[in-house]
Amino acid sequence: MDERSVLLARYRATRAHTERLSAPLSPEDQQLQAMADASPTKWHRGHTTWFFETFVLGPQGVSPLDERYGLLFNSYYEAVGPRHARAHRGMLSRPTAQQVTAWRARVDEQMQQLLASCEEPVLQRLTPLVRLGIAHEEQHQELILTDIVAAMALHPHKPAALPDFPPDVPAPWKGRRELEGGLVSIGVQPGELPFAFDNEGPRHSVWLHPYAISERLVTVGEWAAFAEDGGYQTPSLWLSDGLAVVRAQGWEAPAYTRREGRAVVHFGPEGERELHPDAPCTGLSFYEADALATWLGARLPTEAEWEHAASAERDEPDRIGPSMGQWYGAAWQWTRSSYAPYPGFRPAAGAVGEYNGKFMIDQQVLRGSSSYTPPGHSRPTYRNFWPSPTRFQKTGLRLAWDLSP
Ligand code: AVJ
Ligand code: FE
Repeated sequence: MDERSVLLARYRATRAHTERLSAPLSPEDQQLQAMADASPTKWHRGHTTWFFETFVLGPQGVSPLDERYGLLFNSYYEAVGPRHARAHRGMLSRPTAQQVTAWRARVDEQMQQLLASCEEPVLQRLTPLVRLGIAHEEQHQELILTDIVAAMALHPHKPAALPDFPPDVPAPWKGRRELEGGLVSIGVQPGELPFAFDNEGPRHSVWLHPYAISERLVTVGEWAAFAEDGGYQTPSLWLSDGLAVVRAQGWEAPAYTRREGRAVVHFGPEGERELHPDAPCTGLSFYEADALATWLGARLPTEAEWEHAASAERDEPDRIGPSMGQWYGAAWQWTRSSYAPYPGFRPAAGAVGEYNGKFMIDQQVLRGSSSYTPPGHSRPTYRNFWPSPTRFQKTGLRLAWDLSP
């Protein structure tokens, strides 16, 4: 297949996947907004459509379906114009879910028409933006899952949003790898991959002291032992900000998780189920991940340690289901690194420069990917980021240790 056909096929597949994901959700389900940090399914479906309409079609002279949609579906792009408040996205009963479906179909027509027939130089110019739009829609596919779980968790019947969603895979092994460190390179060089987000580059060198890193994620069983041991009430395990949040929120278990006697019960897209003790512990904030690592006699890896170790793995980021070392496909893994620009980082010119760069403040980097992440969206250099108290994402941890040289 030539590059044009590959791009077209990727576009179609990604757009179709969003619709397949949300198809089991009724218009009423799609309208729910559990909290300010989560958005309705319908909004995600509209926003990803707005992204293509605004950043790809608009500059080619294709006019939007409705000029007024920008106000509703612009998420955070100051350069594009004003926005409806994020916390009140659930109030947007219009357009209806059906109208959003029709809008998606219209934009898909226009996009496919453009990509199939534009001149080669235009295609060259549009390709990075289309790839960004595809990766963007993949990020929102994960958000559709996290946000519908947040909504269903507030329903007293605890309905399963997606009853067929696969449960977490237990990892009964226990191993760690020792790495020498030294001067290593991390990050992506421009043009090195068909697509990477701007925050993944430039490639640069980092000095690593000798370290060890675990070959699986911290488990539900390990978390239960921590909780049993009074972990949430032991100040010496906690960062100051973390302890303040634990006390203020009364946290005693990860998000959507509770202990029921010896059992640990979790609510996910598939509904409520008892977790296997060897399943990865998820729904943790950075603060809990840090305290849990400390209790286990370890620490969180830095993002450079994580990437250096993951790059040496034979793990296939694109496979479906978690990989052997659980680097990808199980849970996002908190790192001890704050989300900052790499040396030489420059956000792109124009509105898409707002995509990642302006959020490089007061957040932690997470690495890997989760069972909510769509296939093909993971790679060793990927930098996810959330503020430290965040626990409604599928977030867990991997341990690291210092080794003496
Ligand atoms: C990287 C997951 C924090 O959810 O705001 C979606 C992804 N960026 N649209 C977010 C994103 C633009 C982003 N996270
Ligand atoms: Fe977005």
